[in-house]
Amino acid sequence: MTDAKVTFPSGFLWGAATAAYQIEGAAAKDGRTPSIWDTFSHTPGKVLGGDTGDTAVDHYHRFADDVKLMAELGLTAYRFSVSWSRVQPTGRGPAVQRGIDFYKRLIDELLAHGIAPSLTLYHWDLPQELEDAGGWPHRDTAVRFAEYAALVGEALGDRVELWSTLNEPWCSAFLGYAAGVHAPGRTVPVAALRAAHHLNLAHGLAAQALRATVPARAQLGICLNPAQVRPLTDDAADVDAARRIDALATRVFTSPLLFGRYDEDLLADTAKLTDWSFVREGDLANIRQPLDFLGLNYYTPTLVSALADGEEGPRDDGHGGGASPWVGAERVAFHQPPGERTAMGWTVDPTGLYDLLKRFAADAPGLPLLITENGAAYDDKPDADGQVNDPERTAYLHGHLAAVHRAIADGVDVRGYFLWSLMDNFEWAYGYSKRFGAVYVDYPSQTRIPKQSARWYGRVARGGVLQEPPR
Ligand code: IFM
Repeated sequence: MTDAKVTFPSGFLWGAATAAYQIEGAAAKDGRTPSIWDTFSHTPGKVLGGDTGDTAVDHYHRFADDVKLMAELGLTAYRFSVSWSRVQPTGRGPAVQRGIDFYKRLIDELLAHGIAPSLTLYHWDLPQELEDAGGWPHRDTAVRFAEYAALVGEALGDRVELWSTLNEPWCSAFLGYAAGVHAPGRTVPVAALRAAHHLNLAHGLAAQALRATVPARAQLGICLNPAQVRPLTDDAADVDAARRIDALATRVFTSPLLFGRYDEDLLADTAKLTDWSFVREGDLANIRQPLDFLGLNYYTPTLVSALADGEEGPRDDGHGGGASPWVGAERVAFHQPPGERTAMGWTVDPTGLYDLLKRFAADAPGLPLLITENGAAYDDKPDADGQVNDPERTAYLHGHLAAVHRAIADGVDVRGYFLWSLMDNFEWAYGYSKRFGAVYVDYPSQTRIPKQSARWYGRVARGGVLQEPPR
C-alpha cells in the first residue's frame, strides 16, 4: 500500500468517544440525581451481573489523567456527553454550578492539550424525574431538552465548537420504550414511535436554542446509528423487509431531520399502531434545522428477510433480546451476516460503513459527515508482561478506516473519525462484560493500560496515514 492511497485530508479529526453514564461514576456526587440508567441498572435483572454506572471508570475524578493519556496517544479530538442530571438535576430550572464546573475543567484540560472537545448533550441518560413525568413519549420532554441545551450552551459555548444534540435516538426510542432492553425498560410499541418523534423535536428545538446561545463558529449536528440494511435475497418480499427496517431504523430520523417529513411508507407500516396525530403543526419545520455535520455511528450491517404469517425465522437483531423494537415490522427475520464476529456477536464488515457513507453523501449532498462511533468489543486480557495485545481490534479499525478513506477518495466529505471507545466502560445492559476500549481498564484498581490497538491508532492519528496493522 502506498502512502498516497492512504493519506487522510489535513485537519481530519482523529478522535475517540465516550458517554457520561458509561465512564463518569460519581453518580451521587455534587448534586447529581438519578437518570433513567441509574434506576434501570439498579433494578434487579436488567443489567448483566447487576452492574451499574455508580463508579464506572471513575472518570469524574480521573479526567485529567485520562486527557493526558489521550494526548500521549496522539488524539486530536474527544467526543464525550454531558450528564443532564448532573447539570440540571430534575430536568428543570437553573443549572447546578458544580455540575457545569466538572465539564469546564474537562474541556479546559482538553484544550490545554490541543484536543478538540466534541460535546453530545444527550447519550441516553434522561433525568428520572422527567421519565416519571412521562419520558420521551411525552411532548414536554422535548421542551425541557431545549431548555437544558440552552443552559449548557450558555455555560460552555465559549469553549466548545463541535456540538451534537442526541446520540442514537433510535436506541432511546426503540430499545428503551419498545424492546425494553434499555432504560427506562418499557415495552409499549406506540410509546417508541411517540418517543422517536419527540426526540426529533427535541433535536430541532435544542438546535435552535443552541444557535441562539453559542458563538456563530459552533458546528451543530446529531449522531445517528442508521442501519445498513441488506435483503437476504433479491426476492421482492425480502427487499420489502429491508425497506421496512430501513424506515424504522433510519428514515424515521433522517427524513424529518433532512427533508422535514415522515415518509409515507413508515406511516403506512405503523398505521395499525398510531395515526401519528402527536405530530403537531409546525413540528416538522422545527425539526428540520440547518446542520453543520451529520454524525454516523456504525458497527455492523443488518441482514433481513421477510417472514410469512405464521412462519418463524431467526430474530436476533444484535440488540440483546427483549420484545421486538421493530414496531410495525414484526414479520421480519434477522440473519447473521457472514464473516468474523466481535465479542458482541456482531459481524465485522467495513463495506457497510462505505455503503453508509455513500448513501448519506447522496441523500444529503453538501452535508459534512463525521464517523462519531466505530469500534469493536473483544475479550481482552493483559498478558504476563501486563500488555494487552488486541490484533482483532486493530484489524477492525484498519478495515473500517480503509473504508472511510475509500469513501473520501470517491468524493464523500468525511471530516473525522471517533473510535468507540476511548477506554473500556459500562456497556449498558451488558454491564462491564464487553470491552470496547482502545485503553484497557482494570476495574478493581482503575488502572488504565493502552492496548496495542490504541498505540497503532495513535500512530495513524499522528501521521494522518493509515498504517498496516502490526504482524
Ligand atoms: O456503547 C455503545 C454506545 O453507548 C452507543 N453506541 C454503541 C456502543 C456499543 O454498543
